[in-house]
Amino acid sequence: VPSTDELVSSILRGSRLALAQSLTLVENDEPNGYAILNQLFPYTGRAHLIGVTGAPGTGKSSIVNQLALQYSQRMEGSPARRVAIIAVDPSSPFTGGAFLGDRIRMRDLAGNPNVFIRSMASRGSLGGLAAGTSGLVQVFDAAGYDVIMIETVGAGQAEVDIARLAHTTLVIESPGLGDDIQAIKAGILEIADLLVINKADYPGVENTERALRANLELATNGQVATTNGQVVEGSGTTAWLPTILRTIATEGAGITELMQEIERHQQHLLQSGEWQRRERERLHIELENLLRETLVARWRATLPAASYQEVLSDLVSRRISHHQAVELLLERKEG
Ligand SMILES: Nc1nc2c(ncn2[C@@H]2O[C@H](COP(=O)(O)OP(=O)(O)O)[C@@H](O)[C@H]2O)c(=O)[nH]1
Ligand SMILES: [Mg+2]
Repeated sequence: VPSTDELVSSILRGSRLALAQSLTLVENDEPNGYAILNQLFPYTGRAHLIGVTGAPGTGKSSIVNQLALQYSQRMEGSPARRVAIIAVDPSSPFTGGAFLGDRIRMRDLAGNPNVFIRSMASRGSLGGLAAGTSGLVQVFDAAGYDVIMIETVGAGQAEVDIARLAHTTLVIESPGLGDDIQAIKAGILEIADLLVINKADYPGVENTERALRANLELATNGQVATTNGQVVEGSGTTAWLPTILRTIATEGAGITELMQEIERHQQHLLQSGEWQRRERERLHIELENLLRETLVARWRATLPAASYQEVLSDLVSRRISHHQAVELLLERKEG
């Protein structure tokens, strides 16, 4: 087993094996994982983090694969980019058909030295799914991956939290969910930098786009980009309004335009100072989460399990209130 020092220097030299081993240590919350993150952290802060979220089956994995293919073999004067994909699925990846489907499509990318795919199913990490994802992102970033795409199912708060940690968030939608688009929650529209209507080969695209625009208008207080790619000036600052794009991921249609739009968003972030602001916000949230989790974990380790159950029973029987329960537990620890 290589030492953490060896793993770190191998990662920095580009070893995929050391990268894979380190990702596992980090994902499993191993002490060696923390040691690796401590050493790698100064090398992070360069990657473009792209969150990709949306309901199951809308085509997130297909889009991520297409983007990875294009990024990793770029032409027209711009160099190929190194791309990491983190697929976060809180449900077990071994149930349902999605996993098999993902694996088959991933074959396009297998063996591509510029692409590294990692799926993450565990919720066990200290600080939950978002913290676990953040650790993997740091390792990829330090390893020199230019673009890190994080695919999450836009179903719960944890997934929204992860998307919020990205620089650029794509929300994927697809036709056929009915005119009302129940799947689009206001919360998810608010985090969208780009809205993608995938499966544009399906009937009902027009309806989907109309409904999306209406919802978006509500979410952005009546402001909405009338044509794709519009950036509006308001009160002296440049604002970004989410763009709506159409793709057919299975045919690769619209992917080049999507990539251009992602790059345009990155330019907007850099030029407006929003990139720095998001970086600071992300690190702030991560620090807060880790601090909270660590404090609770340390405190719990000093508390006899029976004490907690006693206090819980008193709460259940209404002998004490929530606040009294907390006071009691904190006193017990000190005593
Ligand atoms: N007709 C059509 N099918 C698509 C398109 N994109 C993805 N699919 C199919 O939709 C299914 C779900 O795609 P997937 O990428 O796994 O969706 P995810 O659950 O959001 O990751 C798969 O069978 C894909 O082949 C598209 O643009 N058009
Ligand atoms: Mg998927």
